[in-house]
Amino acid sequence: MSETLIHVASGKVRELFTIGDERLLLVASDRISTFDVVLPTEIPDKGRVLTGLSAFWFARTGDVCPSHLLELRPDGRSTECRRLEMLPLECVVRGYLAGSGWKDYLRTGSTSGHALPAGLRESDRLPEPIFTPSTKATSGHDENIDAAQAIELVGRERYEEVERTSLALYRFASEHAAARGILIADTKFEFGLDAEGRLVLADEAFTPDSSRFWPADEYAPGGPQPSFDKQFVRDYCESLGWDKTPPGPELPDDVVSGTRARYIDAFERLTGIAFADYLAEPSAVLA
Ligand code: Q0N
Repeated sequence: MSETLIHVASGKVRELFTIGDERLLLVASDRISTFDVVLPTEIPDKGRVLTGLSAFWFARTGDVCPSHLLELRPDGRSTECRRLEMLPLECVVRGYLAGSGWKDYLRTGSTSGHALPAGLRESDRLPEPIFTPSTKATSGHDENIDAAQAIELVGRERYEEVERTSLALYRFASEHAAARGILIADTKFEFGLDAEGRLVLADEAFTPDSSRFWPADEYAPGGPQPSFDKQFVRDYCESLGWDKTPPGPELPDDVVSGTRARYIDAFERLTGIAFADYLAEPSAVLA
């Protein structure tokens, strides 16, 4: 029996449909964004790489926190998920000083209320991973908030639970990834609650779109690090002198194929599974 899909949300690169009252279908496209602009050229199989990676992690982090994943579809780019009551918080963990964490540190010596040692350089590893939640700002960009503001949004007990859970997820995945040559500089989770009020990991997890992946063998703190996946795209866009407002430029074939190869390399390193095997049988990542 087929069921009616109702389109409920479009992210920049993903679509969300409802299936009845209790399930969602999450579909990852091959669209790519850079400097917050979706480009007109797609990266073939990017959606499958991200879907496969998320499913790989969900299958391995169930002891830390249950996930919303119910089923990985045979197309390798769509998943059926439990429909949850989402928490109004982006749960960010940082193990290294990059992006908005670095900018906050430069200005104030701390980030999201975490006092940090003096003299850190851009991209330095932090003494301990830190939890730096943000809110989904209605006007596009996420806004970093401190613990007191996050507690106002979800309550103290729930805050402590998402902090503890986020740090445990980050420790698990960053140790796994580092052993395979990839540093997870930072990562973002979204959580929801099931009908019984239990915390459930939702959205995507430990993908290049939700995390900063750095190749460990090129790690050189003291400046920005090359992005594992999007560096060719960024470098090409910079070379054009594009002003980073829509519409974005078309990508030439060599930038597309180089970028596709980087996504597949990240997938294969992290999962230990040949990407061709994933295409033939997506459930290989769940074993
Ligand atoms: C949900 N978003 C924000 C897809 C991701 N399991 C869930 N239950 C209820 N709602 C959501 C999920 C999930 N995941 C998450 N919106 C709804 C992120 N979206 C943006 C569009 O693409």
